[in-house]
Amino acid sequence: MENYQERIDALYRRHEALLQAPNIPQEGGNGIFRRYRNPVLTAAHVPLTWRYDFSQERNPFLLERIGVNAVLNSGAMLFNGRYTLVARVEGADRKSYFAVAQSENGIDNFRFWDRPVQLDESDEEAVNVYDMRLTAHEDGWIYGVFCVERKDPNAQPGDLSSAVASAGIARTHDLVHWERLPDLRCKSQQRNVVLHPEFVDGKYALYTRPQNGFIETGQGGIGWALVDDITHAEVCDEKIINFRHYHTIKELKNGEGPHPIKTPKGWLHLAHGVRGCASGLRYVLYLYLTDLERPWELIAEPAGYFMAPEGDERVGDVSNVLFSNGWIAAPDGTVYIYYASSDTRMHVAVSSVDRLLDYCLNTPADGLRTGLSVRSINELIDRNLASGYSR
Ligand code: BGC
Ligand code: BMA
Repeated sequence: MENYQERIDALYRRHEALLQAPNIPQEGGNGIFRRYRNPVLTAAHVPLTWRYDFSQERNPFLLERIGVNAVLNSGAMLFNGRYTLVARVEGADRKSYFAVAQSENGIDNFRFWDRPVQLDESDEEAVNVYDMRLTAHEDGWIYGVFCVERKDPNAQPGDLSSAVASAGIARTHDLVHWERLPDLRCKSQQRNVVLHPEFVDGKYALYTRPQNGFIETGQGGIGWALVDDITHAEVCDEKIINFRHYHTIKELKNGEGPHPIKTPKGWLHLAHGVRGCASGLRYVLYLYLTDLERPWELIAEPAGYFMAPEGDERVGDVSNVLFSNGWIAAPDGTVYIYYASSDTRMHVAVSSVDRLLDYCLNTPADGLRTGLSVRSINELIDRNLASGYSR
């Protein structure tokens, strides 16, 4: 039997090996982006000191005391030159919390900081928080906007599932100390609220996702709202800027991912779309482009999904889900897309601003009818035959 110290050392060795494993790009792909082979963060990446009690007296069997279920939907930004994620860590107890992890190159060696984020409670205590979007705003603060979930006070006795979702707001300069601001005030419930990085008409601008109930999103889609005072944020007037349609990848729900990337040709948006099917909800990612001066006006939206779950990504805690609330545009134009698969683990895919713009501007839009989809294919075949390159 190894002694206690040796067993601890073995735990650390395995953990270090996981953290230091190099990541390599996957072969092939469609030219638009490139997936990397290993997940960048998983439950097993969470520091051992958050999980084990390393005292032989208190923990003679060296059992894990506090379990982690998943590391998923992470906000992302470059912070002090490092690729930085504010991950949603979900405990075995189903409570999520936020934790910062950083890497030098954005594709491997992500390490959590020493402690998870200690967020102040708002006046009304929340049961859960998740899916933080990070925005380094031109006002000088870094904002985190996230979903705050509480049990529905109007739920019928015995109904333990009805909940109310709203948007929580906190701001920081160092990702350690967060100033919690009052939750967004709004007529409807909200999830997937994202702060635009620039003032628009001198006001803060939010991407919203109004919903009828905790799950149902009603007629809407992704909304746009201006806010006078972010320290008492209130949405009075929301305008839908990205709609859902029958028989598309976003028939049931959609929501903004991270804040859009500013490019010379417009604001580049990453969003998720959801459809219902016999196996449950299927979440995929899609892109759209809006006007630089008028970020609420659509310029282009390629048909269908940009990324959908593939291979191992399909299976997890909530299967058939890709979700992203974080991406980083590096100064050289490389775009690192951080996405979670099946509410279980975080991955990275890499592209560039130029490729993503090309994809947005030159992929046929959804004609919303099968006849128009076939027409797009025939037009492409005609152009290929005329070019003489096809075989
Ligand atoms: C879960 C989220 C999920 C939401 C809607 C919440 O309770 O934590 O992951 O998106 O319900 O289904
Ligand atoms: C949602 C999101 C995510 C989650 C997804 C799939 O509505 O807000 O938290 O990844 O459902 O469960």
